Amino acid sequence: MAQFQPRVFSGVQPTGYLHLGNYLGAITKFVALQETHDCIYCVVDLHAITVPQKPAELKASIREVTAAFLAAGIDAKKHIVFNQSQVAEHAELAWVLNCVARLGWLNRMTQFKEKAGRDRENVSIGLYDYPILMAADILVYRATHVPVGEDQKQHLELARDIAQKFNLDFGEEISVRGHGEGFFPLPEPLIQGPATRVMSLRDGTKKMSKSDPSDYSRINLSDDADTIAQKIRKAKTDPEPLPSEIEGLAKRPEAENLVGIFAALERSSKAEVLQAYGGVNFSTFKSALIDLTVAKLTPIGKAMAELTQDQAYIDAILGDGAARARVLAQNTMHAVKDILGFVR
Ligand code: AQP
Repeated sequence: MAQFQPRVFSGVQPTGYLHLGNYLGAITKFVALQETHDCIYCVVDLHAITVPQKPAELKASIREVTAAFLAAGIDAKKHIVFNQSQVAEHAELAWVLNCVARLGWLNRMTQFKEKAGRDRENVSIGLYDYPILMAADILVYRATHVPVGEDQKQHLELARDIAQKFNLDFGEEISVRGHGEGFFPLPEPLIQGPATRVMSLRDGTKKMSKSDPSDYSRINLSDDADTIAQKIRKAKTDPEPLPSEIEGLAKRPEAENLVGIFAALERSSKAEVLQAYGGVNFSTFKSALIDLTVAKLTPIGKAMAELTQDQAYIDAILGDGAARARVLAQNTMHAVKDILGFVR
């Protein structure tokens, strides 16, 4: 990958409230990577419409996710923040990649199976094709690194397979045109730390998710201090005190989840949290977790609320980001068209 300029891309769907899982699994990583990489962060509204959306709510959600990015510390001037539908090249490259990827590859995607459930014949074709659009999102910027939560690992592997097949299928043209060994980098997933898969507060075996009908299953970035405290107090646990060693968390998914959240919020590790809280009962540990969560999240929630009041400001950030993203995406599409043999 030496020939590719390191570049980070990632996206968040504007579908409902952002939660602690989105924050710890993705957004905190976005913020940290700004120090070392050129970053492109996208509000992926084209992905959102793979399931029905109400137009007014979608619009509000796009602005809310943008506000969350900014409130969490993403610098939209140094880096790029925009919404996907403003850069048509995402959809254009997705069509090309539809013709590169194989049906069998998509049929293996577990997220589609989970989301489609028994109603498979009735869901949108977009929901099925979602991972191809995701590959296009990344590859249209020839991004080399993609910070995501654990749930996106399989989609990232697919993006790598697609990039590799494109490079192989068009190897001769790619080399004649001076792109070296491959036109697309094989994007690397960045999935690290103690909270790559934050679980529901009601069931430690289920992912914390926007679509869970119970609001008590998740902590939203917009929750106030009282709501956060209430949700953590009610979080499911078991009767044993916390163990002192990591091994003691085995088969205790709820305990492991809360310890992971604590570690991620204070930027330590599960082992360090257990060193401090081993032998302590949940009521004491939950009090410490409430204090930490409130201290970390409520300033972000407040900043989000203020930012969303200024719609014109948010829209200007998105417009400016889209203009800069478009230049990069158009460069890629021009090269892709030449490689494919299109006249332009
Ligand atoms: N529970 C989670 N733990 C860690 N990371 C998570 N992410 C999502 N849930 C967790 C990561 O957040 C980023 C943005 O996610 P998204 O909004 O694009 O999509 P999503 O995974 O569909 O979000 P939800 O909340 O899980 O929605 P539903 O309810 O529709 O399934 C991604 O990097 C994701 O990995």
